[in-house]
Amino acid sequence: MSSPPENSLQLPVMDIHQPLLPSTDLSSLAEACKEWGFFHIANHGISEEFYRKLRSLSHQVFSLPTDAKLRAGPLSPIRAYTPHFIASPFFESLRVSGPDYYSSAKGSADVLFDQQETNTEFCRMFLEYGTRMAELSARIVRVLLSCLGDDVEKKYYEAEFRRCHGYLRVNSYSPPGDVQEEEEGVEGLGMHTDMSCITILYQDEIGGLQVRSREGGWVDIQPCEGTLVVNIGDLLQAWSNGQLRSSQHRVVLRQPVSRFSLAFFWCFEDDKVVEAPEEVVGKGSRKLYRPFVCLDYVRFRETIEKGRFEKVGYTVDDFAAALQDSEGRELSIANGGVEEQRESKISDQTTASGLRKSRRCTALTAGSMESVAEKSESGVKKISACDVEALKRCLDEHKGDYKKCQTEVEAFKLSCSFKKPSPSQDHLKGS
Ligand SMILES: O=C(O)CCC(=O)C(=O)O
Repeated sequence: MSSPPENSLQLPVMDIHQPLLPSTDLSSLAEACKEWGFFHIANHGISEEFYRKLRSLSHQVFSLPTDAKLRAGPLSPIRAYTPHFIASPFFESLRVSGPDYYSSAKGSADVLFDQQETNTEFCRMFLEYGTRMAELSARIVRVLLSCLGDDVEKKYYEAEFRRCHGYLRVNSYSPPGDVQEEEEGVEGLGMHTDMSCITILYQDEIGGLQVRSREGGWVDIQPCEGTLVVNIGDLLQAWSNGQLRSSQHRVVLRQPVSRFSLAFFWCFEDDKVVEAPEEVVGKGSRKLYRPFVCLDYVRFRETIEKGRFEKVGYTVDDFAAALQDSEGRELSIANGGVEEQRESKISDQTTASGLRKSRRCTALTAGSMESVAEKSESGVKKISACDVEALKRCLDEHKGDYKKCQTEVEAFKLSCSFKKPSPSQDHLKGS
C-alpha cells in the first residue's frame, strides 16, 4: 500500500451556523475560493448516523447484480444508474434528482428493490437528504455572494439564485485490484470541473479526492471528520467573473478498498441567462464571459463529452472559447486561459503524472454521465445483452482484471455510446 500523500491542502472550515467575521472568516473563505474553489463546512446538521444509513442503503444498490442495476441504467427510461466502465472501470453511480427527490428515488427503488420496506426507507432518506442539501446550498451561496462585495448578497441572491435546483449523485468506487504495484494509485474518476454553481460533497474516510492547482499539480483534499467539502462549479465561476474558481478535480484510488461519496450539485435553472453583474465585475475590469443560457452550456458539455469516454476536463472556458470560435470575436478567459486549459487536456493524457490512467476510461463531468445514452433517435445503439454478458464473463474469467478484457470493455462502452450529432453551433451563440 502506498504511503499517505505528502501534499495535502489545508482548507478553511466554515461553520455554517455561526456569523462570519468579515476581516478573518470571510477573507480566508474568499481567498480559498479564489485560489482553489474548495473549502469545508462544519455544523451542517447531518449526523454520522444519517450518513451511515445512506451508505448502507447505497451499498444495497451497488451490491445488486449488474443486470438488476441496469434496469435503472443508461438505456432504461430512468437513466439514473451509470455502470462501471463508463467513467472508469472502478466507478458506478446513481442519480437522484430534485426538486421531487422522493419520486426520483422511487423511480429507481421500484426497479431495484424487491422489499417494500427498503424501497420506502430509500425514498424517505434521499428525500430528506436532498431537501437538506438544497437548504444548505442556498445558505452557502448567500455567504459566497457576500465574499464578492458588501451588498452583493442582498442585491442578487433573490433575483439570480432563487430558482436554483439540485440533484444528487451517489458514487461508489470499487477496489482497484493491483493498486499495490502502483506508487500513486489509479484514477477512479477523471479530471473534471462541475457544471453546478456549487457542489457539496460527502466523502468517506478513504480519501483520494484531489484538486488541481493553477500550476497544474495535484493536491489532496483529505477527509476532515464531521465536515463536508464544498466546491465552486463552472456556473458560479462564470457568474462571479472568475472571482470564484471552478477547479479541476479527480479521484485517485490508492488502497484496495471500496470508496463511497455523495455529491449534491446546485445549479441554475435551464433557461437562466448567466451573466456577471457589472457590480461584481468591478470598475476597470472586463467581463470574462459573454452572457450565455445555462442549458446551452450544459448541452455543450454533454455533446462534447458523451460518447467520447476518453475525454477529460472540458470547462466553461472551453464553452467560452467555442463561442469565440463560432463568432470570430476575441474573448478573454479566466482561470489561467483557454490555452492553458487546452494544454492541460493534452498533457493529462500524455505526460507521466506518475498516475496510471485507465486508458480511454477516464471521462466524466457532473451531469454528463447520467445521460450518456440519452435518446437521440438517430444516435443510440442498443446495449445488447451480449455486450454486458461478454464483459461479465471475461471479468469473471480474469478475476476482475479489466485490462485483460479490453475488447469486451470497448464493446460495452460502444454499446452505451451514441453517434455524435453533427456539430451545430446554433446553441452556442450568445446574446
Ligand atoms: O467522489 C468524490 O470524492 C468526488 C466526486 C466528484 O467529483 C463528482 O461526483 O463530480
